Amino acid sequence: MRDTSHALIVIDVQNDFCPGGALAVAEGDVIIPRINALMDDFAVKVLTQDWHPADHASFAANHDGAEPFSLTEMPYGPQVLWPTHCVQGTDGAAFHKDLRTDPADLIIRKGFRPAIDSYSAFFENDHRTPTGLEGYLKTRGVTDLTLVGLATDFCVAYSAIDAAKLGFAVTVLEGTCRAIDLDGSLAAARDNMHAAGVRLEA
Ligand code: VGL
Ligand code: ZN
Repeated sequence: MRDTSHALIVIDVQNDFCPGGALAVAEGDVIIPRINALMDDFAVKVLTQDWHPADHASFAANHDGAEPFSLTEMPYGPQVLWPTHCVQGTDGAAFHKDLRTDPADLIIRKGFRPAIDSYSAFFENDHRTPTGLEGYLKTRGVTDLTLVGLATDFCVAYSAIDAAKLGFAVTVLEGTCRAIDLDGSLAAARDNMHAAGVRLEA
């Protein structure tokens, strides 16, 4: 067991990101037994949950004529328009039934503001509006983070890069993540994580 300076952050292991879900990530469910086992190795465990209102601006369905997976410009920068996913209170937004949730110290929800998406567990996509997770971890004395979950190239990468910028020592266990990989997004995310000083481990 690692000491209380080291937290496991489990990103978005929800039905909509698993096979059969609205924004399914290939093999998204394969990582769940590994995540469940890892929970026993960490004193501090946080789960994140993508949690959108039905009128969320990241949904293609809320933009006239827009195709899912197309790109648009938001006031805060470019934004992929996604299939409707992880709508608050729906089965798609629930954690996968096989994920252990009882050991979690904190479940943090993100993406609940209708006008702005939030890939990162630390900041919304404007890179300024905090979720509060930084304060939670720092006031508990956490300095090191291990990230796992879905999806490698979006919520995991954005969270890892923000965490590194905030001064945490960050490791992403790539074998315990799965990617969406949209137009080279996985390669770009890996480069960006490297550049930010994130350690990528198998
Ligand atoms: C995610 C796209 C949209 C993720 C969340 O969890 O990686 N990706 N919302
Ligand atoms: Zn989302």
